[in-house]
Amino acid sequence: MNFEIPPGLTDLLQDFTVAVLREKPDDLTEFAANYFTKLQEANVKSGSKRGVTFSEPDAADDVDDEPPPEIARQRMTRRKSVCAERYDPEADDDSNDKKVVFPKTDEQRTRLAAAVEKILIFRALDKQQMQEVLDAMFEKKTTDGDHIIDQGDDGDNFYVIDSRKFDIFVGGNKVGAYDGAGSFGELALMYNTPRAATIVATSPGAIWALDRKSFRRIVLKNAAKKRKMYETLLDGVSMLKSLEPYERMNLADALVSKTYSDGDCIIKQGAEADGCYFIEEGTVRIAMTNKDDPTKEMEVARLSRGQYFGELALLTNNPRAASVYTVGECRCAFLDVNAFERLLGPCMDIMKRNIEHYDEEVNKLFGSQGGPK
Ligand code: 1OR
Ligand code: 1OR
Repeated sequence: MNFEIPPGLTDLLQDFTVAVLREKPDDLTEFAANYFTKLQEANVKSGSKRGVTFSEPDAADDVDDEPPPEIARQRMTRRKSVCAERYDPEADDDSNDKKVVFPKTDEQRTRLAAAVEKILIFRALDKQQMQEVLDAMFEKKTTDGDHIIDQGDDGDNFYVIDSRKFDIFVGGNKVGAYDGAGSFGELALMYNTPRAATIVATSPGAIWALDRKSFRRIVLKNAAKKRKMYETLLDGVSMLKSLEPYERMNLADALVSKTYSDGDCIIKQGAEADGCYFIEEGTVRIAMTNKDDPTKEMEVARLSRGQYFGELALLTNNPRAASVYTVGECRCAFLDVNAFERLLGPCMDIMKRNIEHYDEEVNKLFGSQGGPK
């Protein structure tokens, strides 16, 4: 069944979710009632139809919008320093900004290059922007037990991990850990919000930092655009429902759009797998060859927007089970195998349940011994 997601719904629910994570209310229903009442009051007052400034990364917009009341309160108490520092990515003119350059030794450069290679949020950058980021990053020494970030604080830097370990706490509870790779600290800088989590070093060493201004000038625009672009698509994929909104944002960072013409072969049956695909626009058909006659292909399914394919080989470590062709023009968001394993852990059970159904269909279509090649 196809559902149309009304404009603003995703932002509205995301803001609400973030507010819940921040406030940790005992009574969720009561909190929701108050939240939406206040939001409506604030909107009536300001004449705005939206209540989404909290997660709106494009600061060109949020100049005019009032945040929901409890967020306004947080901003008043915590964000004085940043409110004055409005940023308009569209009007951004790099030539007027001072480029920050921290000189680095060869050894530091090598280490930094290795650390940034897998940083998903940097995938939105071109080569020159990436170079600017590398220049602007500086190394911070950390000791075991150091709080790199404290929940509720203002955002100062974005951090890239250089082989050290860190624990993640939300509301005093450990919710996860970084094991020697990855990045954190982008949320407060992107959305002008207080820090959403506390990050504590669990081993001594160093970490790479990128100051707030450089992050917003170089990284924010492209990364925020990308998160926004994939937000609606990912919200519509039912298999991803078990992901936290924060995890879906990381997934958006990792995706790469690919466009195809009519009849293109996206996946060839029997080939090695390098990733999976979410359909953004258009239709694909899935075709399989029969063991008895490998020259004959049989269409077994058609998929369209919001559906995914190419996960089977990644889950089973087998070659591609079928070929996938476009029907008309098509655009897909590609997720490489490394990011698939790193980001879709919480969805593995659902995907595995879904692939059991493939086997049943194979038996129906090809008979238990005929089977596809
Ligand atoms: P920040 O600038 O808010 C804390 O500072 C950082 O912790 C945050 O950016 C993220 O980069 C990082 N929810 C929110 N922030 C998280 C989370 C997280 N994990 C890491 N950060 N959750 C954990 C998901 C496994 C959701 C908890 C409910
Ligand atoms: P993959 O990585 O093996 C081909 O590459 C993809 O086609 C596969 O992942 C699935 O995502 C997708 N049987 C096998 N693969 C299918 C099927 C399917 N449908 C889509 N794919 N069947 C259709 C079930 C309705 C069973 C056919 C007999």
